[in-house]
Amino acid sequence: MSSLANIHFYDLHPPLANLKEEVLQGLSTSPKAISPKFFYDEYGSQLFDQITELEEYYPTRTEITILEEYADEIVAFLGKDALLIELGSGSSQKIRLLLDALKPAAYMPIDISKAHLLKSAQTLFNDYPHLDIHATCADYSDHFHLPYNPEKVPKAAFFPGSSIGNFEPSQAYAFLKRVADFLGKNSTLLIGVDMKKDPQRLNEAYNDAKGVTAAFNLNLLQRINQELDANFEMDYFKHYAFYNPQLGRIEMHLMSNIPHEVHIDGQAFYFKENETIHTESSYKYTIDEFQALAQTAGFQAVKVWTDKARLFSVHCLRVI
Ligand code: AVI
Repeated sequence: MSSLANIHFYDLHPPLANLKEEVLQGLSTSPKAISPKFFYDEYGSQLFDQITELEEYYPTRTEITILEEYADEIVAFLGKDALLIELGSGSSQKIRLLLDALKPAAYMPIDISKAHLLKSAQTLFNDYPHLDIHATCADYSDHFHLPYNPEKVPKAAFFPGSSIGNFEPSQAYAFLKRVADFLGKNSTLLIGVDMKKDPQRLNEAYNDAKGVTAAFNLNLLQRINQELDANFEMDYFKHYAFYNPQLGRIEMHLMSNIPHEVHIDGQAFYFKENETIHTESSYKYTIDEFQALAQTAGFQAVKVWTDKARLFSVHCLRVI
């Protein structure tokens, strides 16, 4: 416990120019694509929180079950008194399952959504007033430095939710390598990974009956209209998501219903009927596939936990 416990905030958020540059570039390629990291404006983050509570969306619920069931073992692997870094902390809910037993020296939630990060850090601090929180707004998918890096304090990282699945495998490799680098030798990474399974189950998880995932996907266009000078018509696009078994991934797209033109920042983009913008991939891994990937990136697979139905896996990896 530190008498200096407080909330510190570090803003490493990329400038708005990144959104513009990446959107203009992504819509100029064929097939058109926009990075899923842009889903998470304030409303997008709220919609994602709603997704995690949907009947069809099993990953969040299942990961929590695993963390609850194996909390003692997990804490033993992570070690106490570390700087606990959470990548993509969102609403900082899952970390609560480990905090009491872990007693970290400090907690560093890292998230791309500033408003969401600040709100969650404040809520957590209200419940854990002795926890020193270093809230960092950053795009962790890109190169970034740890803004708080006390010497001689061991580090442990937590990357829940299978967000690793939203990277292309080559990006996942590069990301894991960067994490291994900033954690340092013998540090631990606890990472949640969604598993390959019956495609029907996967298709349902990304095509929920209430249409929340569709709203989450379409909000990307709304965000671009609001933040860039753009005129996407929501009614001209529909949510389109399916499991691609050859590539072992869910693909999410926004499909144009009719041929039409969209203007962004003075540039025109033409959409054919049924043409799509690829907005997200969500790769699913067997345990062996993921451990092999982690090993090439500089980690040793220490332990893996799954639920009974083997829907989801939580891996403990050590930097070698
Ligand atoms: C954040 N990420 C792990 C989610 C996923 O399942 O790939 C994002 C998501 N997209 C649609 N539903 C959830």
